[in-house]
Amino acid sequence: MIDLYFWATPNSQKILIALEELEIEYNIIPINIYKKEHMTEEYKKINPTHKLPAIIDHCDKTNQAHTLYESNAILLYLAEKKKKLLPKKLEINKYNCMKWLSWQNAHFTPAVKAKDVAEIKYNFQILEDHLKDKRFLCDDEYSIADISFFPWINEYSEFQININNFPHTKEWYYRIYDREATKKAKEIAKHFTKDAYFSEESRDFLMKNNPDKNKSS
Ligand SMILES: N[C@@H](CCC(=O)N[C@@H](CS)C(=O)NCC(=O)O)C(=O)O
Repeated sequence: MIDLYFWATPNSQKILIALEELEIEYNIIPINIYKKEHMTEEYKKINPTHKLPAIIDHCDKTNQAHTLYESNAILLYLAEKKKKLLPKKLEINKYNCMKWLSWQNAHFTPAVKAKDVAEIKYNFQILEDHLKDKRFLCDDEYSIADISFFPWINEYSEFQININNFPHTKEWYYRIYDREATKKAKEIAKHFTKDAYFSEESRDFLMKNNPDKNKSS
């Protein structure tokens, strides 16, 4: 069982999508960033950077609880655990997958989001050029590389980018959007937003899924 320290931020949503895709059992521990729960001493013990997401795997190979943060490291960990979502066809594709994970983490971030829109457009064009003749970032194999970008595309499209100007990226985005695991993750994530947190439906969801944590919040 994996504990996922979660709020519906782009980096956290990656992990929810991967857990659903990999059919790994998990338990969500809500960390409400609007209540600054990620800044507490208690959370610092799990993630000293005070960022989301983080996981604790309670049954890794050594039978010891294993704590991990940095979303793309978590994606790799989960993919290797289930031997899925990593390109299999060619060994070099594994490194291509790592390349995209690195590039995503460097250029699609909260800091870049706050910057000049020209940089974001420049990065979208790089994706667009790459995707013009491919179904997924690593050719035709859906992988954690695609998952690492997906929530960020959504994030930018809401604010700075008109996705219609990037037709190949748009098609690729909907290829991921239409997957059952993505739909399920999006349904769950909607209970972990500023507006949803106080709705009756989300309170019921949180109580049902994590009664101990939600009694005190
Ligand atoms: N490189 C880190 C970045 C984590 C990160 O910046 N998370 C954001 C949410 S997307 C966060 O925790 N923001 C809260 C804050 O900075 O106060 C990762 O990939 O996990």
